Amino acid sequence: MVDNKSIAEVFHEIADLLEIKGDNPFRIRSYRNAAMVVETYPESFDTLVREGTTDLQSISGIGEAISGKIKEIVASGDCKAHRDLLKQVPGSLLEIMQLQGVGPKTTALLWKKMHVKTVEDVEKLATAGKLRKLPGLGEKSEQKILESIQNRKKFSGRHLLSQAEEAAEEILRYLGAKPGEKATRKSSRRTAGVNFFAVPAGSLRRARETIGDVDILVTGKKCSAVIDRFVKFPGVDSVLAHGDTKGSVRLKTGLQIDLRAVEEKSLGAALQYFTGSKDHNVALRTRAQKMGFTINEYGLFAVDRKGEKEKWVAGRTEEEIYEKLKLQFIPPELRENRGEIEAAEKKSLPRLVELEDVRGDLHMHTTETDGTASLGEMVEAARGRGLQYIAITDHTQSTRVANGMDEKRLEKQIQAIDKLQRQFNDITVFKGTECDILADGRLDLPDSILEQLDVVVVSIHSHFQQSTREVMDRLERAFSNPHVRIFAHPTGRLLFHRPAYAVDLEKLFALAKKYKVCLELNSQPERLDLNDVALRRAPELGVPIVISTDSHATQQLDYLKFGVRTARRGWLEAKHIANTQPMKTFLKTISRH
Ligand code: DGT
Ligand code: CA
Ligand code: CA
Ligand code: ZN
Repeated sequence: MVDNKSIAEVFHEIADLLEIKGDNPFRIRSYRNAAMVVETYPESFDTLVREGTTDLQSISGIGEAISGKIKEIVASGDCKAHRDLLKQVPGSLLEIMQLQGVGPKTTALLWKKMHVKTVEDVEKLATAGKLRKLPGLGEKSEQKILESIQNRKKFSGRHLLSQAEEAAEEILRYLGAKPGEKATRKSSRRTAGVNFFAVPAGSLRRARETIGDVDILVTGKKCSAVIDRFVKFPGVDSVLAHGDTKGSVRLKTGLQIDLRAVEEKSLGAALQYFTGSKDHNVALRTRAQKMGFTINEYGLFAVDRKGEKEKWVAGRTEEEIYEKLKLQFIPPELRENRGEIEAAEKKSLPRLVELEDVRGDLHMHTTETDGTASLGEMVEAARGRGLQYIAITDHTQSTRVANGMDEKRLEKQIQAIDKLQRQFNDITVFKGTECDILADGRLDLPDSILEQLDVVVVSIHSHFQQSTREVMDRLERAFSNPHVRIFAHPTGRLLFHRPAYAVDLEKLFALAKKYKVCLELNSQPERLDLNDVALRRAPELGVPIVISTDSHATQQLDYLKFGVRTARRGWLEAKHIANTQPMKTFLKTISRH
């Protein structure tokens, strides 16, 4: 089974390789376009090809050549054109192209003139001050490239939460287990003649923003058969360990998956242990010892005065372990030893927000700018997900790469939304914008159009190099515009790619409070911005949070789950999040009067 993302990835790589080669721009664009179409297409191409009932060329953006390659990729996992290109252009150049400030032209230049093949080669040249001499580069860009290499190192070996979750779900499906939080009898599935439960643990269960490796636990009879099947998963690149109680593999994506078999009697103890975090476990073990217990992945045991003679006390479920330790059950997202054990002791843990609490999504794009779905399609998709209100927030003119809108185009969109709204009484579509905050803090659209909108979202997409002082002045000027309601992706960081701009979080919260601007928790997996630690300050300082998806395609509306998990990591309850409220209350919360 090849998923759409993998097919799109091949096309992206072909486009990148062609670009480094200096190929025909039209050809390059057709591959980029195909990648985009495949990536956002709602049905699985693998299924379409295998069923053979749909003519792929009837899909807009897919011609004869691309259709042929999709079939080839579905059949073999790769295509000849891709392999041939990799014979001409080293694949390692693709990693160089991912560095900030390095485009295809620079990559080609480095390769052809300086015989550079790897990121390490680039690092050596930059450190020696030899990059700045190349045409089109200078001291500044050399510095930027070095920084980007440092950033990459910091994250190397880790993966986005979304990627790890997708991989884990795919493996659980393959093993025949139902993905889910609770390892209950209901989730047992018959596979290879074995009844078993499987459940993810580790940082994935805690929903950290990046994941080192995925830890899965299985329990049941003859788990060794499950492990035998696990190591044969089609996405496996290499098997790192294969025994009776443990299997460990590295996938082609570089992600490592550990699978451990545990006894049913110890499932709760194992789940608690392998969910971590390590810091949480250390603190919990200290508490257990003070209470006359020892705890490990097999259970909670009572210890006599000499520290010997252990008696099994609990371990079948996590709940009974926390109970015996006189603690409230601690949700996995809180297990970071950031005060959760103390709060659980006092029975004062927050009632964390849940996905079902969220009623609206206040940040999304359409084909009018850089989205892949039309206004109508986005509304339908939001309705289908049970949302009660959404805001359409396309980009504004100064974001040219996203085909941002000027006043005239936005006026047309306002009319289109009014017209569309008449068809629906079960969803409210707010007229909105994601208005750029210009370098000096002015907004990218005049008040005359902003005042016609229901929701003005503002954000920073340029001049990331400003000093803290400049960024904060810029924000204060923007927030002082009375139409501004929500500040999107407040720090601008992109995981693995770009650090935050120089925003001072304490001052940001103060500004948000002063001007009654809500702060966004952006649910895009590479943003998750504000992050867990920053979010925790919001209720303390009385600033409402809005969780939005910033969707650029209909399926991205599902990213809401990552936003909610991150909010939970930030100890947030439904009452701290404006878009858990019914529409009218929500409008009151975000209004500034
Ligand atoms: P990751 O994989 O880096 O994203 O983070 P985790 O938390 O998944 O860490 P991992 O995979 O090394 O280990 C999974 C869990 O196993 C971890 O969260 C807690 C537990 N664990 C691992 N090593 C130790 C240890 O030395 N002591 C204790 N108490 N627990 C450990
Ligand atoms: Ca892990
Ligand atoms: Ca692990
Ligand atoms: Zn956006």
